[in-house]
Amino acid sequence: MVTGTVCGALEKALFTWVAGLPAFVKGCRWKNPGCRKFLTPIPLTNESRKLQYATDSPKRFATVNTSIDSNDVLLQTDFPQLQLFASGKVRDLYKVGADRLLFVATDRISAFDYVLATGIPQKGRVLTQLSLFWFEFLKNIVPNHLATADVSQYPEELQAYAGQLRGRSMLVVRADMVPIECVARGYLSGSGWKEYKSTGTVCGIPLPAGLRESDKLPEPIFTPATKAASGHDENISFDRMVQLAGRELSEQLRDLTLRIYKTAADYAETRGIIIADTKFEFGRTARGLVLADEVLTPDSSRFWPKDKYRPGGAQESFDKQYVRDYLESIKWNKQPPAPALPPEVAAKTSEKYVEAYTQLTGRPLPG
Ligand code: Q0T
Repeated sequence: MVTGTVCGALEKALFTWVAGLPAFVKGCRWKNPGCRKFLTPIPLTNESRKLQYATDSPKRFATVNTSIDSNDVLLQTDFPQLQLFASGKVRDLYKVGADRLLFVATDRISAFDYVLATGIPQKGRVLTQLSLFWFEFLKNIVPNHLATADVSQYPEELQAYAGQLRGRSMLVVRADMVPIECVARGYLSGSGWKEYKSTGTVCGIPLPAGLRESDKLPEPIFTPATKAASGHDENISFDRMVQLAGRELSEQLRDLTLRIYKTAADYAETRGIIIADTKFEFGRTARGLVLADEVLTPDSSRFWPKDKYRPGGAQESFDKQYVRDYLESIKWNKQPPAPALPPEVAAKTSEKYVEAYTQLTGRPLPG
């Protein structure tokens, strides 16, 4: 993993707030030159252009076919009637009324910190359907922000976009987000491995000597992080989290994070997938603390195929290996503009995302 981040290799949703943040935070991403890479506009391919015209301008393009095929790749959402709330490398959030948000997973993919020019067919549906699977699987441990993912139950104002939304979106309850990334790690990888090599600790937590890269930890650990101004995550100690969020909440989130991770990772292992680490986000609603964001997807976690697990070095990524191999093969300098992917690389990557869903759930991807 190449990024200069502290907690960095975990796939983070780096998002630009559009509303609801104090003024001092607003704009800092835009001023920081180190952040420019997140602002690279995603070029509109013919495919996405077609999609936008076909779906979003029914009045001006009254004669075009507005039906959306579930095989269409969605690179950008464009819902002119809705107010954008936040937008990340992969996900877009829109305001719906006073207390709901529309959470949309696009087919965008990032690698080496950049969103690529090519979308991955089915990726948004896999992210959404996997999150829904885990919300259901975990609901007795932790309540979540899901209102409904049944598009026919969405408010009237969203029905015009039903074709784009089906399978890849959720209506969620708007929460007061806790500004801490709650990370659980069961294996030594990425920034954790880097820190361990130099200090014998991960996020300040001492670990036994002699561990190798990708080794399983004696016990999963909680390694919180905050979103730094650079857009990258910055690992913090538990004591620092207590200063920021208070002791009671911090202990509650730590215990919840570890419980959720252990429950999910134990299950995933029975399905042949190692969840090496993962990130959760929590929010407060009228009903109390809820698990928010996307959960236990390949974008928020490291998934490793169990049958190929070989501690003592870096592991292949379940989902992004073809993409990384391709980008290394063309010797991309990892500066914008991010390249496009050959169709066969996108297709094989799509298969890996779908495989992650079917392998974990034992069910075909719905739709
Ligand atoms: C949020 C209020 O996923 C994020 O951004 C991607 C575009 C991070 N994020 C989450 C929120 C949520 C959620 N999830 C919620 N239920 N209520 N805010 C904002 N950013």
